[in-house]
Amino acid sequence: MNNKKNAAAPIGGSLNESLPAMDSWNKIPHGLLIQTAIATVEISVYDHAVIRTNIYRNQVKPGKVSYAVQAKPKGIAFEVTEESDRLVIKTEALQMHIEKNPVRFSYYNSAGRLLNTDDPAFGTSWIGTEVTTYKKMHSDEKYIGMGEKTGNLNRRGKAYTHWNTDKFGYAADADPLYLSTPFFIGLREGLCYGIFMDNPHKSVVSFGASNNRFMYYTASDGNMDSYFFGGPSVADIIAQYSSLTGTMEMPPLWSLGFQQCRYSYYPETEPLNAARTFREKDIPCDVIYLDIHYMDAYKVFTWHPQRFPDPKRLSETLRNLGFSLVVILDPGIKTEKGYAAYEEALEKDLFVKYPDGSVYEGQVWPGWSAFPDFTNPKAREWWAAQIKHLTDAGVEGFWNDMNEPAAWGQHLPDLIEFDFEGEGASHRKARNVYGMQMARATYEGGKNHLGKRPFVLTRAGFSGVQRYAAVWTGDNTSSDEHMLAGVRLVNAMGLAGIANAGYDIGGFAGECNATLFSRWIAIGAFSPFFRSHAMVNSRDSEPWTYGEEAEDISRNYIKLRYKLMPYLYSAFYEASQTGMPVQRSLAIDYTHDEKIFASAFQNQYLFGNAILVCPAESHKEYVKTYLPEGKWYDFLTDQKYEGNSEHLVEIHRETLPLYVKAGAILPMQSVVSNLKLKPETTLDIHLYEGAESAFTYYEDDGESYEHLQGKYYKRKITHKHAHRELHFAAAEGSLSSHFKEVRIFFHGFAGYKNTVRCNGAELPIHMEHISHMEPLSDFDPYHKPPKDRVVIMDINTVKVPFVNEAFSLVWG
Ligand code: MIG
Repeated sequence: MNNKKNAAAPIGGSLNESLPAMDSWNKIPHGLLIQTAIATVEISVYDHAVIRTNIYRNQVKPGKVSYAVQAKPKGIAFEVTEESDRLVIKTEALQMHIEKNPVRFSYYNSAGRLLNTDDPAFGTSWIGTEVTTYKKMHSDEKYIGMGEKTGNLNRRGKAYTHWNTDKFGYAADADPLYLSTPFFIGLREGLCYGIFMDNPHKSVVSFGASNNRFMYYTASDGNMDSYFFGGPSVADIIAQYSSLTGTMEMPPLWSLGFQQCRYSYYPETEPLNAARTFREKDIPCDVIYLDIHYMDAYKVFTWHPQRFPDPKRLSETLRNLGFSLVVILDPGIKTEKGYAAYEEALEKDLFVKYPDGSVYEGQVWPGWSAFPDFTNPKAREWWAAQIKHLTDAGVEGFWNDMNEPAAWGQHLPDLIEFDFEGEGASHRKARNVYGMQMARATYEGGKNHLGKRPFVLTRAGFSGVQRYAAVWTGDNTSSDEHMLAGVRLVNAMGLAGIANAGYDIGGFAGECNATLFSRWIAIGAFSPFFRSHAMVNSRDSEPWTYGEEAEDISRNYIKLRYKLMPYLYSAFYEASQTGMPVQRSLAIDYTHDEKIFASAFQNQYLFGNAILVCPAESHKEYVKTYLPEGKWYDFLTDQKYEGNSEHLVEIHRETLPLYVKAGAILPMQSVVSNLKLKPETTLDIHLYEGAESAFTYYEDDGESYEHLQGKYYKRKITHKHAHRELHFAAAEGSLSSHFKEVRIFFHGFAGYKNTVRCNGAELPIHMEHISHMEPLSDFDPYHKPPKDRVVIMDINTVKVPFVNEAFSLVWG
C-alpha cells in the first residue's frame, strides 16, 4: 500500500492538479482500489447499474459519514479485466472504463454505447481543497433534475450552487434556494444516465455555463464521492438514486388533503374560525397550521399563554371538525436563563459551538438564539423527546422552518463546529445537512410520541431528506411567473427523489388576486403537497376571501382532488416503493421527445401515471398545450385527441387544461369534507379506451405503521386493451378494502357492442352522465348567466362486487 497516504503534506496550491497516472490497483470487496501519486480512488459496484467512485487526496483521512446514502453494495457479480492502457469493470448493465494514464473514467451501457466520459485533460482535479470532476459535454446533451433549482427543464447552459439559503421573496430565477440535492440526469442520443455527488460542502454543478468545453461538478472541500447510475430509463435512474438515498414513507392520509396555513392564525379563535368556515362553505380541508405566533416570545416548545391558553382543547375542537393541527418549529432556541429548552440543551452540551468551546449564538425570531447540533445523535434524541410537549397538546404535524439554518445576516461563520456523528465538521461541511437532520429528529420524535405516522414538512434539506419530510418551496411571491416556477421546482424535486413537495398557493410574499388564486389552487390540487399560505401583514388568503367565483373554483378543484384520493394514494404508494414521483416531469415518460423541453410546454407534467396537467398563466385566454405520443382525452369533456400534437386551447378562469392518457385506470371515490371520514363504499374506476395499461391499487389504514406488517390491501389492475379486458389480480395483504363494490365507467368505448361480462356472466349496463365540476353559482344578478355544467353524456357503467379473488371484466 501507498505509505504516503497519511503523510501531512499540504494539499495543492493555487493551480489545477489533475488525477495523474495509476501507480497500482488491487481488488477490494465490491470493487477496486487505485493508487496515484496524489490521490486514492475507491470504486465500488453497488448494483448492476450503480457504481460509486470515491476519490480523495492521499494526505486526507476520508470522512465516512454520509447523511444521504443508506445503502450498501448489494454484492452482485462483476468482472474486472486489465488491458494495456485501461481497466474495465463489467456488470450485466454497465461497463466502466478506467484509463490508466492519466486516470480517467467513462461509462458504457451493456450494448457498448457511450453514456458519459471524463474530460480527457482534466478528469478529476483539485485547486487547493476544491475538487472538481470535468465531463465531456456532447453537442446534443441535455441535463435535467437537480431538485429545488429554478430555471428550465433542460439545465444546459446554467450553473447551480448548493448552499442552503433562506431567501425571502426570492426571484423566480434565484439560486441557491433552501435545499440541495447534487444529483442530475444527462440525456443524449436516446440514452440517459445519472450522477450524484455525495458531498455536502458548498458545491456547484455547471452544465456548460460560461464555457464551450465541459460540464462539471465541484465541491469546495472533501472527497469527490460520486455515484453513477446507468438507467436505462429516467424512471430507472430515479429508482436507483432512491435505492441509495431512500424513499418517503407512506404519509398520513390526512396530509394528502387540502392544508390551510397562515402567518399567523392567532389567537385561538382564528384557526377555529377558519376551520368552521371551511365546513360552512363546504370546502374540503384537512389541516390548519399555527405559525410562529403560537409560541410564547417565539420560544420553541412553548405556547403563548393568552393567545393559546389551552392548546389541547383547541386541537380537540379542530379534530372534532375533522382537522389535524400542524405547528411550526424553528431550530433557534432563545438563550434565556430559566427557559427549560435552553437550559436543558446547554447543560447536556447539545448546541453548535465555536472552536473554543463557547456556544454559538445567532439572532432569529426569539432574539439571540443557540442552535441544537442536529448532526449529534444526542441532540436529535433530545429534540425528539421535546416533541412530546406538542403531541401531548394534540399536534399531529410538524413544520420545520429556518433550518438552512437561517439567522439574521444570513452568514453563519464557517468556523462554528458540529459533531457530524462524532467525525467533527465545520459549518462548511455541516450546513447543507443541518436541515435534513432537524427533520430527522422531528420525524423520530413525532413517530415515537404519536405512535403513528407523523407529518413533517421541511424547508431545508439535502439528498435523502425524503425519508423524513415533505418539502415546500419557501417564500415565493404572488405572481404568475412564480406559480409556474413552483411547478417546475416540484417537477425537478420529483426527478431528485423528493416525491412529496409543493409550494405556497397564492404566493407567500405580495398580494394575490382572484384570477391568480383561482388558477393557482387548480394547479395546486394536482401537486403532491397541497397548501395555501400567506405572509404576515398581507390580505386574507383563504379560498373564500377572493369573492364568490374564486370560492366556487377552489371548491371544485379541491373536491376533485378528494375524489381522486384512491388514485393519489396509490401514486404515493408507488413513490414510497420506488421513488417514482407523484408529480412527474414529462422527461420521465417522454425523455427523448424534443417538444417537452420547449418553453411553452416544459411546465406540463403527469399527476400520477395518467393525468396530464397543463399549467397556464392566470390571465391567458388561450394556451398552447402539447400532447405527447399516444391518445388523450380531455378530462372534463372526454373529447379525444391524437397525441404528438399541439393545441391552442381556449381557457377561462375556471379551466385548467387536464388530459387523461388512453388506457388509463383512474380509481375515484365520493367527496368527503375531510379524510378522517370514509367515502361511500363504491369505488369508481374510470377506464379510458385506447391502450394497454396497468395500475397498482393500494389502500391501508392511512395512519399506522401496520401496513409494514402486511396490513394493507393491494391489487394489480390491468387493462388488456387488445383482449377487451380489465383484469383485477387477487388482492394482496391482510386488510379488507373499504370498498364493497366497484363501478366501471367506460370512456371512449362508444364503438363497442354493449355487453360486458364478469367471469362469464353478463352484467347489466347503466348509462350515466358525469360531471367532474359543478357549474359556477349564479351569485351575481348583473352578471351574464352562469355557464352550463360540463357533462360527459352517456357513459356505460357496470357494477361488480369488489371481491378479493381475481376477476375479469370482458366487453365486446
Ligand atoms: O422569516 O414563520 O418560509 O412560510 O410563514 C420568515 C414565519 C419565517 C419563513 C417561512 C414562512 C413562514 C415564516 N418564516
